[in-house]
Formats: sequence, structure tokens, C-alpha cells
Amino acid sequence: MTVIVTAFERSPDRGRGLARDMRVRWALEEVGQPYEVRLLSFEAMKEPAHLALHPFGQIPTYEEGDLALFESGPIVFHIAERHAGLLPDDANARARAITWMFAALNTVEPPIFDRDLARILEREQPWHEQRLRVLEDSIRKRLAGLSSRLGDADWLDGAFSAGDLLMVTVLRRLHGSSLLGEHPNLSAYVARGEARPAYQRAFDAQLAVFTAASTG
Ligand code: GTB
Repeated sequence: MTVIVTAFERSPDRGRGLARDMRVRWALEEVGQPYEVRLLSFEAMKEPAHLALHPFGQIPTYEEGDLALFESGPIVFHIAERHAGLLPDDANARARAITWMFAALNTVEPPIFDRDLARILEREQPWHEQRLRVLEDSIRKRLAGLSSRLGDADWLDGAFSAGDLLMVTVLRRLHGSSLLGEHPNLSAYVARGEARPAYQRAFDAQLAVFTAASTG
């Protein structure tokens, strides 16, 4: 059955793979599931046809036959549950991998995403610097906990899992800031994720969309 994922027609990240379709593409590549992409303009995302798939008018969505999902976390979870390769078979190890998926999205991503938003939307505010410091303190606390848990392991809990996949996509947003560099083991962890062939196929696919939109 054909899987269809939605993505930005023209991603504001200019092909850096920071939009959340990237994690869905990566998961599909990891499990060897082919997919098609429906590209959407910002206007099309708010039209009834897309709102029927996504109540908040965002990307990504996932369609597979008569199943339609929104939210990158549950989409990656669905892919990981249906195909081998992203969740361990052992029940306890599986529960721990799922815990890391939630930790990436609920605990680590919020201050990282808020910092990016603040840098874009609140730059002119008189309290901008103060807010940035608060968010960066919060990120530092999360990274310290994560770094100490990861230690010198390759992945968060044994073999690479959907928990690592989500965590790496979250940490990638810190590229270009010194925050990640404060923890060499986390920088190496992100680099390890990005070196995976499935990651590279997903990255190249989303970059090709941006390149085509820029040259077309
Ligand atoms: N919680 C949802 C999920 O995980 O799927 C969040 C989905 C979401 O934020 N989607 C964004 C979107 O559709 C794109 S990914 N925004 C359009 C809108 O809300 O109208 C967020 C994103 C946007 C831009 C960049 N960037 O330019 O770097 C990175 C990430």
C-alpha cells in the first residue's frame, strides 16, 4: 500500500532537514518502506482538504490506505511498530526505546524549539536576551542529563531505535550553536545518526525538494 507523507513545498529551512517531515522520511528509510511525498504551500496547509488530515494545518501527515495520521511522533511510532528495525523485540527494551521517543519530544525538544522561535519572532523584544538565557539554561540542563546518560555508548539504550532517531532530529536543531559542542559525546551521537545511510537518503530527498523549488 502506498504511503504518502506531506512536506513543505518550499521549506523555510532551505533544505537543512529541520522540518518534521525529515524524521518521518528517515524512519521510512530505516525500515525500507517506499513512500511518496505530497508537497504543500503554506496556503494549501490551511485549506479544508489538508485540515481534514491535520486539525492544525501542519506538516507532516501520513496516509496509508484508509489510515491517516498527523504528528511526527505517532507517525514514527506507527512505522516502528509495523516494521522491524526501529524497536527492539524484548518487551522491556521496547518500552525503554518508546520512553526515549517521548523524552525526545516532550522533554528535550520544547526548549530547543522555543529557542529557535524566540530567535526568529522575539528578536525585537526588550526582554529577548533574558528569555534566550532562560531557554538556554533549560537546554543546558536537558543536554547535561542526556550526555551523562549516553556516556560513551553509541545509542541511548543498546541498538539504534526510534528513540535515537527522534533524539537526533531534535538535537540537530542545535547545529551552529555552542550548546551541543559543550558535550562532545552528544555531538558525536548526532554525527553518528547523520552518517546512517537511511538518514542520508532522507536528507537528500528533502534537499532535492528545496533545490527543485529554488531552480524551478
Ligand atoms: N508537533 C507537530 C509534529 O511533531 O508533527 C508539529 C508539526 C509542525 O510544527 N509542523 C510545522 C508546520 O507545519 C513544520 S515543522 N508549520 C506550518 C504551520 O504551522 O503553519 C516545524 C519547522 C518549521 C520550520 C523550520 N525551519 O525553517 O527550520 C523547522 C521546523
